[in-house]
Amino acid sequence: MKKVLVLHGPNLNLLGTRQPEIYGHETLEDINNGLYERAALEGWDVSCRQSNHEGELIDWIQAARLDGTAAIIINPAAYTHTSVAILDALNAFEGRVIEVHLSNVYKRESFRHHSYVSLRADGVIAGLGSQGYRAALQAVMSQPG
Ligand code: CA2
Repeated sequence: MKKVLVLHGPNLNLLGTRQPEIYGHETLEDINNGLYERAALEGWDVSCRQSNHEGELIDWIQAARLDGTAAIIINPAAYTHTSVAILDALNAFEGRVIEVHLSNVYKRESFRHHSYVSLRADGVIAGLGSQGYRAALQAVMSQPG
């Protein structure tokens, strides 16, 4: 079964509880459940994980190099704008990488306009809310390699 890893960065565990005007009303569990359902329909194995810790995200990216994961969908949250370490880990991963942001980072503060992860990402989706994750999954499942 083809595998895709979905990674959510720091504070995304708070989705649906605060700042719904920016990040929407869905919880992380709602988003993940939608992805599990869609992946199952197409016979894909999706694994969704969230961490507030940079090193833990890196450990999961490194594990994906070795376990046959075809693609990583990642919302690195604030680490998007700071983490060379996550970029380095993604550079060592050979599958597809899609970067997702719930908000349109380009309409926001200028420090959100730069992404280290975009230097590696094959595709970037921003500003579509939770629909961005579903679009990323659809893209991966229709063109895994
Ligand atoms: O738009 C996105 O998806 C972001 O990756 C979200 C990050 C932000 O630092 C990026 O610039 C853009 C922040 C995630 C914080 O999520 C929260 C959700 C609910 C309540 C509070 C924070």
